Amino acid sequence: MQTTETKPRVQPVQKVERPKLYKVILVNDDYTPREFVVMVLKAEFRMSEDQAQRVMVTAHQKGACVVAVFTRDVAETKAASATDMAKELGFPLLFTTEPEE
Ligand code: TYC
Repeated sequence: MQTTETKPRVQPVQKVERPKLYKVILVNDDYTPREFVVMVLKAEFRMSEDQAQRVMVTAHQKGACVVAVFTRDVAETKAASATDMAKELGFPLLFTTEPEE
């Protein structure tokens, strides 16, 4: 009796997916003081005074501005913590997250 052994000719390619990234977005409002927005950006996102000013002004003029990009967990945690910082002082400042295309 003949026995045949078959072996796969090629090794299966192991693909490692890159984790999807999420944008943290700063949303403008009419009530939060500009200096407070800058302070939160510096505290939560480790921005310089200059960077924070620029992001705040962009959100103020355009309605919203991308602050930074992180993995989902980090983006959601930072957005929630920055939003809470404002809420504690009664400001309606909002940070949201959105997946990158
Ligand atoms: N628009 C606010 C003001 O004039 C300042 C502000 C800027 C608030 C950016 C939120 O995301 C924001 N006091």
